[in-house]
Amino acid sequence: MSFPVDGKWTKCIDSPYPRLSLDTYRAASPDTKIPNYQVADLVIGILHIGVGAFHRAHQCFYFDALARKGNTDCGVFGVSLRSDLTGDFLAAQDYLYTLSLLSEPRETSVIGCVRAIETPRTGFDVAFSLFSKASLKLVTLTVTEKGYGEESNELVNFLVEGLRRRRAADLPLVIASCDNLQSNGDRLAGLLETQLVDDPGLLKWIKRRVQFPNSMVDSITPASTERQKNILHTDVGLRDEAPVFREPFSDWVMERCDCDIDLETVGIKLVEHVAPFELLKLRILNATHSLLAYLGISLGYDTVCSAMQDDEVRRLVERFMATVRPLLDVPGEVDTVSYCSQVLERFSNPGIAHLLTQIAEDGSVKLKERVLPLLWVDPGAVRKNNLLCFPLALWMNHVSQTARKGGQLKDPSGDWLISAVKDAPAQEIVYLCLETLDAAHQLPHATIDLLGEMLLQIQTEGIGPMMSKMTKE
Ligand code: CS2
Repeated sequence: MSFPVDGKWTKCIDSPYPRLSLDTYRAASPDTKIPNYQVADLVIGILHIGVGAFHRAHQCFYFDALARKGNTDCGVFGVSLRSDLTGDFLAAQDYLYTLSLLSEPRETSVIGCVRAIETPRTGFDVAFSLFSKASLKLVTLTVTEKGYGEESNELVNFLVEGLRRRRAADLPLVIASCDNLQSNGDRLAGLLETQLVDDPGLLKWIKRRVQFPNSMVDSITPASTERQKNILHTDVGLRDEAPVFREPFSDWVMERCDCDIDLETVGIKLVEHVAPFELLKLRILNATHSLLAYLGISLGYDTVCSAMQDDEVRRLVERFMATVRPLLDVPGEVDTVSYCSQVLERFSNPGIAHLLTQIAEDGSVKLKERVLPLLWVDPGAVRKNNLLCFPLALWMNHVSQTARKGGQLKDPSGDWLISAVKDAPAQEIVYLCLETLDAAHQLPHATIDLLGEMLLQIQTEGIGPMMSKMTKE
């Protein structure tokens, strides 16, 4: 059996199980939760841009919960701006898919809230027409960190066209960014503002009628593996070619906004200020994730949990968190100590095979958000404790090692970095890497020199000596 994927016909794995679809989902094994609502009755209240695994595992979990509580306004219309892949897989199963929570035992549900997806091949006519409807209440997006940088054109053009239609209908709208960036909503509004300098009328209308709440989203969702898929098919008795798997933990905190969907009833927290939640998430969870990725890869580990089983790595991670914690500007009542313990526990979950290589991707855009700001919060702290520079030094080592081995970097600046750093000495590699973070002229000389020394030491002695020094200091 075959069906089209990105314009090509790709063979599916032979499987004895029927494909998951509206006709078959009721035949799922009894321990699989299936929609208790009429999937076909859902009205599209949400349009989502970037229908990747994270969106389907996280935001759709909440939208599905709304549908389970009897709301019918939480149907999701997905838009994939770049790829036809997920849209094709899901179209072939009436947009149903399974979400498995990697707990013991695993909990699997069929999610029914996604009702259609448009992709570059289909064009986005239906998506645009939704902007004129009052039934559309919320636009969410997960386009990753790089979607706000040099690759932001498609996103901005799409939103501008949608908002033109919205303006013609003079309807308000909430657009919630769900990407791992600090002040993600403000940043998105800023992108539109830059794009619309020549259209002050639309911009003025947007400022009056559209809200861009900042939000923090959290749930570890590794890419699914063939093995997981095969086990799932046997467990559920149906073949889902686009399943998602995530840790049981999930959190969504959003700035209060005028969204006419009952978000709080399903556990989405609406708050005045998202900043403390963003800071904890980015500087503790995400920064440590990146540290673990580059450290673990160079020590030969493949997953987060296997790296965490190494006592020395774990000690270093704990120390890193303890160094970062006091630098965070969060209200006194926020219990940062138990936040860190919880993250350590989540990283150690053996049920989650989260590949370090997945986290290591897009370093130049991720580190700018999660690690770099740590270096200018308190320059004194950096001088006292070079552990704060360690994630960057490890990333630089990862870049230079990859270049030396003739490999490729999955990163928007990957090709440039690989050819630039190839034969460069340590201090120059530091400058080149900092350039991609737009930080070469912003960091104090002392910090840049320190990074150079650390990189040189890693290159000449390996990571071991520096790691043991840091865990003992
Ligand atoms: C990870 C995140 O891939 C990465 O860089 O740090 O995707 C992380 O798993 C999520 O932000 C958890 O919510």
